[in-house]
Order: sequence, then C-alpha cells, then structure tokens
Amino acid sequence: MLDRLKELGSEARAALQSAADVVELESVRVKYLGRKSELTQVSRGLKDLDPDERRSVGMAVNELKKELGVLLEQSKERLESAGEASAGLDLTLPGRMPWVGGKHPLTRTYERLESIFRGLGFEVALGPHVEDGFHNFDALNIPPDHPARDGWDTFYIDDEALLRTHTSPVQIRVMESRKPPIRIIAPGRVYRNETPDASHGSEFYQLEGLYVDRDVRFGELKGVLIRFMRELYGESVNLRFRAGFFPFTEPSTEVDVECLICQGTGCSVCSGTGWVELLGAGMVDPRVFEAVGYDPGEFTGYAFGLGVDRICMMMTGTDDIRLFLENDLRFLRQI
Ligand code: FA5
Repeated sequence: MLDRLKELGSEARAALQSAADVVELESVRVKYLGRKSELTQVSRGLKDLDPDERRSVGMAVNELKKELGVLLEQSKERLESAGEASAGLDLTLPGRMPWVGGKHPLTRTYERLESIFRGLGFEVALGPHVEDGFHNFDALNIPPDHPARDGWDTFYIDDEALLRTHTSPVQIRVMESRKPPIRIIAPGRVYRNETPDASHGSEFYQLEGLYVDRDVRFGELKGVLIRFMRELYGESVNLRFRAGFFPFTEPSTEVDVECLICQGTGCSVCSGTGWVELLGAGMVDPRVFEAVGYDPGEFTGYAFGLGVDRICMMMTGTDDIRLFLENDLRFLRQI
C-alpha cells in the first residue's frame, strides 16, 4: 500500500506541474484529490486495516494530501498570473503618473498683482457682477444720454440690471460705505458685448485701484503705476503714458507697455503698433465725489483699471486672449 502511495504521489506531482492551464489543473485536482480519487478511497479503507498498517498508511495519506494541496495552490497562482499577462496585463510596464491640477494662469496673474498692490498698502474689496445703472454709469459721471455709454457695449438683464462693464462701480460702493482714507484694489470679471479677437474678450478680468485722501496728486498715481509695472515686468520695461478720457477721472491717462510678444516690432496682439494698452487711470472727478457724498474741496484721489488678461498675455507670451477661457488642457499645461 505504501509503495502504491509513493507511485501515486509521483504521478500527481508530475500532473500538477505539467497542467497547461487552470481548466486542466482542475481535472488533475479531481483525479488525485477529488471525492472519487484513489487517495480518498485509500483514506476511506483505512478503518479495515490492522492497527499497525492503519497508522503508517494513515500518516502517509495525510502527508501526501497536504503536499498535493500546497502544490495545487502554487500551480494555480502560476497559471492565473500567466493567464492575466496573456490577457493584456503587463506588470512590468511603467506606472501612469496621476494628473496634478494647477492654478489657471489668470488666477496666478491676479495673485501676483494682488501681492504687489498689498505690498504698496492696498487692501482688497469686492463688488457684484450684476450691477445697476447708478453704480456702473450714473455715479461715475456717465448719465443715461452721455455718449460715453456707447464706449461700454453693455449686456442688459432688464431695464435696471446689467452685467458690470468694468470694475469701477466697486469704487462707488466702497466710497458709499466708508470715509477716506481709502486705498483699495477691486479685482473681478467684467462683461462687454463686443466681438472677441486676439486682444479683446467679451468677458475678461479687470483690477481696479482707488486711493482717496487729502492732497493726493497725479505724481503719486504715476509713481505707483511705474513701481507696479517694474515689479511685474522688470526694471527695464518700456511704458508709455498717453492722454486719455474717462468721464470719472480728470485728467485721465492710458498706459501702454511695449508688446512683449513681438518685442515692439508689431504683431496681431498689438495690432502692429508695438504697444499694448494695459490700463486706464486718472484723478477722481469731483462729480464722482459728489455722487457718493464726499466733499471734493476736502478730498482728492486717483483711480486706475487694469486688464488682467492682457497682463497675463504679456507675462506668459500668449498671443490670443481667447485661449484663456477655452480651458484646453494642451494649452494650459504649456504655461
Ligand atoms: C475702463 O474699463 C475703466 N473703468 C478703467 C479706469 C478705471 C479708468 C479707473 C480710470 C479710472 P477701459 O475700457 O479702457 O477702461 O478698460 C481698462 C483696461 O481693460 C484696458 O486698458 C485693457 O487692458 C482692458 N480691456 C478693455 N477691454 C478689454 C477687452 N475687450 N478684452 C480684454 N481686456 C480689455
């Protein structure tokens, strides 16, 4: 009996090792370890053997069952992983890096602007995107029949409500709620019903600045803007202050930066001029002070409004403003 068990063991080991797949392995298991297998029959017949033989054969049967059980598991693991590999899972391939998100270039630009202006003593104020005619126009010295209203192509929601066309209404809201001295920046999205092109969006970001106190002068405005531009673009940046017109500032100026996309040689972003307009500014008009209840004889101030998208274009070398709102990851990843 013991000799037969040895033979059976050798046969079973060979069969387990040579099984070509899990299906064949299962039939090997049934043949050597199943309920009708020879080994099970021997186990069942143990009770008919004399005590000495029963003990030695019993031990041999148990050891063989245990060994074959272990071999069976090992063969199963080997065949399963080979099956997965042939089904397309290659464990030796390098892993895929998870995508890491990042801040949008406009957000990063705004954060840079905010940090420069905070360093110059300005605090942040916010206002609503849906405005009324008083704050967006009237209080800024733009009455309903004023031709300057045409300069801001407005999206009206109804007779009274509109999408703000600039961040200047935040100036009014801040002055209505506080007394000078005031030194704020007001960032946010603005909306204009105009046809987009490489340097014009129909929705874009502005950053407003307002400083009101006694005896504020134009020279301070110029100094702050030059300091800001140099912090942003470096000491050697070329700027141009042009005379401008805004109903809410007098005198007014518009500030251009030499186009950093073409280095001033002319391209689609600067419309071939070599210069890009970045902001409008000026001394707050006395009529604006009157609209918010300040005494223009006592207070003076300056205000400015920057185009954040245009600044971002110059900082990142982007030659089309529309790319910022398309959210094409192939573009955003390059910045
Ligand atoms: C204004 O909106 C004034 N509120 C700015 C101001 C504030 C003047 C305070 C004086 C005192 P303007 O329309 O020029 O002005 O816009 C200001 C800046 O926003 C521009 O210099 C430009 O950088 C940017 N900008 C204007 N229109 C667009 C547009 N369609 N797309 C992208 N940026 C624009």
